[in-house]
Amino acid sequence: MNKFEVTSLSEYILRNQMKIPQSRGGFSHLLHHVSTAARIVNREVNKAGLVDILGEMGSTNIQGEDQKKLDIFANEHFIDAIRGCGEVCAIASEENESFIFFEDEMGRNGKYVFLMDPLDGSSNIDVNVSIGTIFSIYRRVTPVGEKATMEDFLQPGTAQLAAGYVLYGSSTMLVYTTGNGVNGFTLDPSIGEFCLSHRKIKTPEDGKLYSINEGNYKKFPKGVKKYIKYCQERDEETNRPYSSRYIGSLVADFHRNLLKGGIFIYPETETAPNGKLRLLYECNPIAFLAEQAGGSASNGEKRIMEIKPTSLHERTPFYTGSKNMVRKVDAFLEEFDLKSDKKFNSRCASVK
Ligand code: AHM
Ligand code: MG
Repeated sequence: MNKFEVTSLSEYILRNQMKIPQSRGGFSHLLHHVSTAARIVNREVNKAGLVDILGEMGSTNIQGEDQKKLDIFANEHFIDAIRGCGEVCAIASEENESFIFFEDEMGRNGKYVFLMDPLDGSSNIDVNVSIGTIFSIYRRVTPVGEKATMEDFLQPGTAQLAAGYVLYGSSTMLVYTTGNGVNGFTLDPSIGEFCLSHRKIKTPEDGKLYSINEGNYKKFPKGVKKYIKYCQERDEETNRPYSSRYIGSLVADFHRNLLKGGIFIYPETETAPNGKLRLLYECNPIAFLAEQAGGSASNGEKRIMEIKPTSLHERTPFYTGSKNMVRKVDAFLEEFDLKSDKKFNSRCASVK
C-alpha cells in the first residue's frame, strides 16, 4: 500500500458493494447516511461547550430518565438522515416510545429497519467525557410496501445485517460490522471524512481490564461479587490483579476493552433485576461487534444474540468482551446460581 494511501469510508463502502454483483446499492446508501448523521452530531458534540446546547431539557424520555439537549439533537438528526435515504421502512430509538414509520410521497418504503441509541452515555454529555451512538440494522420480515410492524423489530440479534457505533472521544470513530469482521474509521476533521484506521479488529482472548460500576457492589448477585474478587486477587499465571476501568459510557468502555482486551459488565442488581442496558439497540449491536472481533457477549446464561426479544425497550444483564473473561464470569454465575442466591432474589422481589 502506498504510504499516503487513505481509504475513506465512502470508498470502502463502494468497494464492498462492487463485490456483490446484483447489489443495487441500497445498503451502501444507508451506511452513507449513517456516516453523514454521525458527522453532524460530531460537529455539535464538539462545540457543545461553546453554545447553549448542554444541560437538561427539562423533559424525560419514556423510561423516566432526564433527556439532554444533545440527546434530542442526535435523535432528530439520525431520524432525518435515515428517513432521507429511503431504504428504511421504520426506525426505533431509545428516545421514542414506539417506532416511527417512513414512506415517501408515493407511499413506498424500504426493506430495512434501523434501531439506535442516538446518544448513549447521557450522564457524560455535559462534562466533556466520551459518549457514543449505537445502531443496528435488520432486513424487515414483513413485505416491502406494507407498514412495518413490531415483528420487524423483535428479531434476535443473530438476524442483524449490520451494527456499529460512533465514538465521540478524543477523536471520533465509526466502528461497524456487516458480519465479515469489524473495521474502524477515524474522522479526519480537516477533510470531513472517516478514514480506515483499524482494519479487521481482533480483540484479545484474555484481557487485563474489568469494567463495572462497583458502586453497586452490594446490589450484585453473588456470582458477580465473586468474579470481582477473582479479578482483584494476585495470580502471576493469569496476570491478576486486573485493572479496573469504568467511564460510564458503554461505547467508550467497550471500545477500550475491544482494543486492549477486557470485560464489560452491567449485571442484574437487586434494584434492577434485568440490568440497565437495552437489548435491541445497546446490547445486540455491541454483542455482534464483540463476536465479530473474536470476543463474546452473554446475559450470564446464554448468548445475547440468541435472546428472542419481546418488547422494543427491554433490558438485559450484559457481560461482554474478551472470550475467556466472559466464559469465566459465566462460570461464576452458574456456580453461584441466581436461583440459589436467596438473599439476592428476596431483595429483587421486593422491588418488582
Ligand atoms: P443512557 O442510555 O441513559 O446513556 O444509559 C446507558 C449508560 C451506558 O452508556 C453505561 O454503560 C451505563 O449507562 C452506565 O450506567 P451507570 O451510571 O449506572 O454505571
Ligand atoms: Mg443508552
